[in-house]
Amino acid sequence: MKLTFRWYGDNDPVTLEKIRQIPKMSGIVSAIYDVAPGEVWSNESILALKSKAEQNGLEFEVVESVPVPEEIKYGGERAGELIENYCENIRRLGRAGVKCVCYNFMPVFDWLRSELEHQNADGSNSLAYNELTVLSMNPLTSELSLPGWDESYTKGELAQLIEKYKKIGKEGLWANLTTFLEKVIPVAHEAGVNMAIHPDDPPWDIFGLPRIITDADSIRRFLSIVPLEENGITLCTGSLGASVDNDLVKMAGEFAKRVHFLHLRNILITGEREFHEVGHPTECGSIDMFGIVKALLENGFDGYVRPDHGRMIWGEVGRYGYGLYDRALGATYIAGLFE
Ligand code: DNO
Repeated sequence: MKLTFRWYGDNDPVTLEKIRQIPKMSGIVSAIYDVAPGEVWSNESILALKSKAEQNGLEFEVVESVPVPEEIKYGGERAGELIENYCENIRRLGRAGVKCVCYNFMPVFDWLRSELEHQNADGSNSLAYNELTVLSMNPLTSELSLPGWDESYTKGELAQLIEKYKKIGKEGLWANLTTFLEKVIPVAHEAGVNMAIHPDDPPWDIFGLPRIITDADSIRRFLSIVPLEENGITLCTGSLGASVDNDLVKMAGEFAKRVHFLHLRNILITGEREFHEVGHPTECGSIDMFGIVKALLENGFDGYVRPDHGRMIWGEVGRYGYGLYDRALGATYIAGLFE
């Protein structure tokens, strides 16, 4: 296993100098952020990112994410051409030494929370989700926005986009994912890159949009579409763990060899479809972090790991979920678990 840390580039207040001081840190997880989804990343920018990491004694072997443009997901006219661009990115990343690429297939919205600064009893704050609050929001009328979201749509464009997904439904989304995988995975195989789809967060439909990577059955279906090892998953404990129906220890054991990337974080479930993010250790929340890591290791996991969202502690302000302190605590906890 290799311990890694997400880095958002030169504008990230958490600098590479700080990241490299976390014990056992092998490398960064990053991406080219100034290019629109669907475009080809320049070799220069990929190599510049790699050399920045290396100048700080860190590897650059994991990309999160190469975003999948909406048109691929809903199957628009330019889908074929955009998949070609996607393949070219995978080839370029493979040549630059990248070994693992994380992506997701969530329509329109990436991860969703209803609260960004949920106050915890210990004075820290963290991200929270409450289904009732979410159901009362309407993305077409409210000024709703989250750090994970693409802000470039007008309300009109958003409405059209949401309509397109409603029309194709879950099976349409599966069909478009199949087309994508059948083109991309053979290229990844050639390029020596493991593809790791990120599960939907939270793992259920939102705003009437279909979400399909949500549980053991859907992951089984996903893995069988292209049975090559390069077609794998990101096991994100906080995402899949939000559903009480998911037995993560069992899933970790079953899928261990196809888990290329592990996002470890803990959440405390406080009601039906209601949770907030907590410190990483098992005792802090509802997820059996120890059991998951044990099941993975006993079943042949050998991938990249990163601490996922942290709380904001010690007065830190910064990118929600992605401050330094609590993620660094998480990293040392994870290093301990694996040891
Ligand atoms: C949130 C992240 C996600 C993830 C993407 C992967 O913090 O886990 O935004 O990077 O879904 O494509």
